[in-house]
Order: sequence, then structure tokens, then C-alpha cells
Amino acid sequence: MFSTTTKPYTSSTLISLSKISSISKPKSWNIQSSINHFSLGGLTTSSRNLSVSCSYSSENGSHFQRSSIQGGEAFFRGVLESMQSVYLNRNPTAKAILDLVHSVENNSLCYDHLAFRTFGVNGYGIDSLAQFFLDYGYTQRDELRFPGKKLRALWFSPPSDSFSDDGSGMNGPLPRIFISELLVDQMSPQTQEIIRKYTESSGNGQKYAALASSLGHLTWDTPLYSEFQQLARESEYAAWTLVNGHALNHVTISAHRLKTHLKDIKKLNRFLEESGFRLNSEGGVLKVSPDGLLQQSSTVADSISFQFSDGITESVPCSYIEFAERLVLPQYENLPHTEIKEFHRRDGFEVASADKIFESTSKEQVSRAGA
Ligand code: OOG
Ligand code: NI
Repeated sequence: MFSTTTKPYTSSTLISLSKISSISKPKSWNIQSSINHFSLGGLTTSSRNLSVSCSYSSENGSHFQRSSIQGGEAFFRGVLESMQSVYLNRNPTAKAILDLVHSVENNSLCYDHLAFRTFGVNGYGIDSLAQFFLDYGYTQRDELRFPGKKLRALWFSPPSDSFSDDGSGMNGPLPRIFISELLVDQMSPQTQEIIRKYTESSGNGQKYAALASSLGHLTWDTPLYSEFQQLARESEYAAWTLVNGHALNHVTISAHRLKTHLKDIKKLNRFLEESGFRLNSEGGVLKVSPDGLLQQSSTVADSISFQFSDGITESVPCSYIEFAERLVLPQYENLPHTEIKEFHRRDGFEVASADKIFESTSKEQVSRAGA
């Protein structure tokens, strides 16, 4: 029942939607009220930044987390907040689950990662979004390849010197970033033509991927329904990206950093299913890495009514929410529980699991959700 919305949106209504949402603070979403002044008031932002920037922790010994955010952190988090507002406004299932987990967890949860999709052509690929994260101190990590889906992905780890390590959501420990791209050159000529038409006619839109994501606006023109269908026949990822652009594809709740019994992802999954939410069943609900240390699950995507440029209004898949539990690495198994930090746990991503998580927006999973 939480899985569909019927309100049509067009590219022009999206902007006003996201403007309104950042001004009228949603009542049920506790973190937002404390963060909204990031996007509304420069003065509040800078005083907050000054007072907290001296309290960051230096205890994180992770080999890879050496980079620095060096100022601008309040702005950076404000952008993440705006991306999240767009996501919560469009995806009632994600919002309902975040509200539910928040209420059980006494209004505190952390994000493991955020994920985005891109077209790997004309400068629109991974780099178009990655630059924003690199500029704010993130470090590029591993590449993942998905030859069957004609995709590749990179993930990025956050800087170690950010404030609010004990905050919640976008105000908590900074999340990893997972960005994928469609290998457009490997698509059929018809599909390539459509993707090139929209990316080429967008001016320098590829330079503003992060801005587009935080506004919830496409950088290219609204496509025709027949073009969406052509892409959907060949790559559900391509069709998704044509209508969702740089919008947040999902946020991932860090299960092991929850405080209640829900920190066990199997219990979290059961709790969500018993609360009426449907989880992506592709290859089994729980996706486990070969070493057993990374366990992931996700919902199936919400659908949203999209008005195509030829006047046709059709339901298209939107975003979903994911859950990840990272187990303690064998060499740290004997550490007292209270001393275990994030860097003592399994890091990174897993190709075989990711391959199935991509299916959270597939027609097969999405139509199952409404069944
Ligand atoms: C990304 C799917 C992969 C993960 O955590 O492995 C993923 C997507 O659907 O764009 O999120
Ligand atoms: Ni993910």
C-alpha cells in the first residue's frame, strides 16, 4: 500500500516541489528540522560550522580515510540534505521506512552509502557526480564491473575529519558513495541515439550533476514515452536514468550501527516484512558476500507518475531504500564490543550482490510489489 503514488510530476513542478519542501519542515522527520537551516540561512550555517569544526575526531585509523573536507562541510551536508528531501518527497516507501526505523531507534540512524546512476557518455558518466564528492574530501576506491548489464561502478570513501560523528542521517557519519554508469557505447544504435540526443542537447548539464540531484531536476529535456519504452526494452537501468536523471537512487541504512535488535539485518528484514513492506527477492532477500561479512537487502522501488513530452502520463520506477550490515573483520574479532569502529568492519561492495540490488527498480520486482 505504500508503494505507489499517483500525482503526476513534470520537470517544472519538481523545482517548486523541492523549494516548498525545504521551507515547510516535514513534521514526522526529526532530523530535517535541525538541518533545514543549512539550505535556508547562510548565517546559521557558518556559526554552526565554526563551533563544531574543532570537535572532530582523529581516532579513525583507517588507511584510506586520510583526506580532509577542509571547510565547507556545512554546505556539503546541506547539498546531501537537499538530495534527501527530493528522495523523501518522491518515495513514500523510503520515507515510511525511515520514519518507522527512526521511531524504533529513538531518532538516530546512520547511512552506510548513497547511490547514483549515470549515462557513461559525453562527460555525463561517473565523473560528473564524483567531482563534487572528490572536492569535499572523498577518496576514490574500487571499480566494480557488470558485463551482463553493461554497467560499471566506482565507490568513494568519506573524509575522516568531518564533524557530527554522533549525529543522525545526513548529519551523522558521512556515508560512502556508490556511482554507476551505463556503458552507452555498448548499447544498440537506436538506444545510443536517444541517450546522445538528450545528453548532447542539455548544454553543459554534465557540469551540474550535483546541483540537478539536489533540485530534483533533469538536466535534459523531458523525453517522449516511446523513447523511454525503447530504452526499457534494452536496459531498465537506461530507462530509469532517462526519467530520474541524477536523483538519489537509494540511501542505505547502516544496520550494524542501529541500537536495538534491528541491528541484525535478518531481524530488520523480518520486521519490515511484517510491517507490510516488500523486499527485493532477486536471488533471495538477503544478499551475502562470499566472505559472509557484507549482508544487504533492499525494498522494491516506488513508482511515480511521469508526464512525457508527448503528453502521455505513465507510471515509472523511482527509488528504493537499502539496508547493509557489515560484520567485524576476523583480525578484530577479539576486540571488546565497545571498541569496535566502522573501520574494523568489512568495507566496500560486492559485485554479485550489487547485481541483484540493481534489480530493485526492475519491472519484475516493481510489479511484484503492487501484487
Ligand atoms: C545500485 C545497486 C548496487 C549496492 O549497494 O551494491 C548497490 C543501483 O541500483 O543503482 O546499491
Ligand atoms: Ni547500495
